[in-house]
Amino acid sequence: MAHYFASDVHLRGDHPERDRRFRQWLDDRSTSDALVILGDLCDFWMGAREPRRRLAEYPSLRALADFRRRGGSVAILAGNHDHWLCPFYERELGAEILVEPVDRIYHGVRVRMVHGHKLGARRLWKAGMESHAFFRAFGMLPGTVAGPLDRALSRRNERGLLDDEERHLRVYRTYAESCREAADLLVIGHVHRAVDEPADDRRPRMIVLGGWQYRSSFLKIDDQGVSYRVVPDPSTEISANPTAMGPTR
Ligand SMILES: [Mn+2]
Repeated sequence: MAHYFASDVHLRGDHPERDRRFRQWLDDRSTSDALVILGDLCDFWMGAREPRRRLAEYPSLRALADFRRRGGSVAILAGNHDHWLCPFYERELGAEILVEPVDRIYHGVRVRMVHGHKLGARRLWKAGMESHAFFRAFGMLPGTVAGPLDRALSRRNERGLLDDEERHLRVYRTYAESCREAADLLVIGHVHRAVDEPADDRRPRMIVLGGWQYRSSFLKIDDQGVSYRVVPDPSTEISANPTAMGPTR
């Protein structure tokens, strides 16, 4: 049995390439596999603005529900974008909802998992966006207001992205030090850069799964050990640049 981990797919209707890659990735899994999604499977836009019945028809979410129905295991950790979708994931996809921090042992590897937004690096204005009130209000805005607001938030994210990524990674490394006794491997999401830092005498190996905006990335743990893969998407020009990151964390 193999365990697969992915995060920050940020599915949304206006980015069909994410949906396509995620469905292909699911097609490659066998139902004896177990999947863990470490948050932000759906983008805030999808969760807040798509009616639930439309969401249930979304191709890769249907594929995930089908994988589960055929006997595959699916567990999901809430992210800052899709926290409020967890009841939907549980009901419509049959997913098990995990509450972070999650500690599990896979093939003898002690793994600590968190999405990453609660470790202390996020800005206050972003924390405010995670409230149910903001989520509901965003869902009720007319499209002529929500669209420009969404683009303005994306631009704001992209402007300070490098600094923001670095700030998060510093916080992640400090957090990793606190996990040294409990885990051999720390797996985190939220930051969209794909990162794999080896263990040293202060902290365990740290893998940041990375976002699916411009490429696919996932971790596999089976009886062969731990392997981490980043797969470029030739259809997205930015994929040629390994340091390129995705917008809107
Ligand atoms: Mn996130």
